[in-house]
Amino acid sequence: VSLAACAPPENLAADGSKIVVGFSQVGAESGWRTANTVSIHDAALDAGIKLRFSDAQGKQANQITAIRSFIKQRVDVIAFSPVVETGWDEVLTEARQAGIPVILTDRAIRTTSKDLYTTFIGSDFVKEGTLVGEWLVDYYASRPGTVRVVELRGTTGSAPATDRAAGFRAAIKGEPRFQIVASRTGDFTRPKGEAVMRAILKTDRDIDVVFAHNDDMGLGAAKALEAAGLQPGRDVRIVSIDAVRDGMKALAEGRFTFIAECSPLLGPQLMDLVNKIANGQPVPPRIVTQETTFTQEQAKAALPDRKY
Ligand code: GZL
Repeated sequence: VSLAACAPPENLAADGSKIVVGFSQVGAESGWRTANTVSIHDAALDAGIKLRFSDAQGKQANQITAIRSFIKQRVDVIAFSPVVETGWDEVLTEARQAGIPVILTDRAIRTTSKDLYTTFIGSDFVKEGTLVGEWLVDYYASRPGTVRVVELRGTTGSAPATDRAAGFRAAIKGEPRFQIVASRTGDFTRPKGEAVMRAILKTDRDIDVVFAHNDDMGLGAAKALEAAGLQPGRDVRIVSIDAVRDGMKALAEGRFTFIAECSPLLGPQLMDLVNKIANGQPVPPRIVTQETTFTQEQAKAALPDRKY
């Protein structure tokens, strides 16, 4: 069998060369992020697109440096997941002036400038927060009394943290029984979720719900609750967002009570966008990823087939 027969279907640039995409990733803070990175690497390989990948360790300055380096390398397309929403106008203007198209993946930016990016592919984080809030309102409809909620927020200034908080509050707005008794950032990581929950439990153990903006902080909170002699799923209900494997296992075991999915598997759609844009084809300005929600029973059924 000739080698040519084994080569992946090539996505080539107009001049017949391999397309090169520069990708700046937030970091490796959570199971979601790791799965997202794997999806991007695998999809580039499958598409025959050359991937230049940079891990920013959660720092916006590192992402800006990486984007400037991609401009210098004259990549065909730049893609990135902005760690926070603001502070991108200058570097994205430099990319536009260099004639290099930009794709936002996963997280959005706030800007008044037009044309700083060609398209944004990612979840509707407001909806994710709303789905969790609506499920809780329904869950407590038949359970009287005040519902005291601890919120573990994601990275301060990031689109998912801002929007999930807003969506959740919109869902419980008409429910005076629901009280957010503490709201602190755990930066989307398991250790910080545990540390923040431990600190809260030092002064307040009368908690009904922990709303974690992602599974990793929820798992950290579960550890802190158990260390304080409180059983997640019995004494306190943990509701979360992402639906990564460890979160789904906690849900199936009953340590979590509900998860709204946030799919990290953006790689294939991203590489399709890269190929289209590198070949001057039009793409939609906004692509919203499809996702669902899981109860304990649904998690048990879904776990065997989960890809991440
Ligand atoms: C959401 C993504 C968030 C995840 C976290 O699309 O940006 O960042 O919910 C991850 O797990 O760290």
